[in-house]
Amino acid sequence: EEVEQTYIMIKPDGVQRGLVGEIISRFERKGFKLTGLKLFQCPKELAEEHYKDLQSKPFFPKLIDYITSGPVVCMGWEGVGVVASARKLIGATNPLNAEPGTIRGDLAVQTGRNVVHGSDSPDNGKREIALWFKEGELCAWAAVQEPWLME
Ligand code: DAT
Ligand code: MG
Repeated sequence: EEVEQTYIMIKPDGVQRGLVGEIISRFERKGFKLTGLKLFQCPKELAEEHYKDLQSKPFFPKLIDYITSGPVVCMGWEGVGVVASARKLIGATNPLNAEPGTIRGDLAVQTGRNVVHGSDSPDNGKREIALWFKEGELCAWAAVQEPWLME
């Protein structure tokens, strides 16, 4: 497996509902490495760029309103297979279809309030981290637990 980067974002409902610590701890406990973290009020243009592939969908305007409706928590996470693994930890897009044990399965009920975003490919992971973070906001660091996570 390859070391990858993924962009994880706690959406405004997750922040408003006091789920920031709960959500961060799930990625932390799994063994992934945090490379960037900030609370951020997203401008409309950035939300539109982030979700540009969904521009033609009927729900696009509501999605942009939702994402810009309050602060989000932006995170970069690094690890072996982190992109697909984070998607599993997050669960299905519609929280009612998300398995118990996943973030959306445990903490959400509606697609339009599904509390968290995760990149869907390693290329999008890199693209989204570059989109949401400036260069000096990311840290490359060695985690002391690494030899206890990977042989
Ligand atoms: P995911 O966030 O699981 O990667 P996606 O990339 O297909 O899902 O869509 C991005 C977000 O857009 C999703 O988290 C919530 C919203 N969305 C997707 N499909 C929707 C739908 N049918 N109705 C309303 N919102 C939707
Ligand atoms: Mg997506």
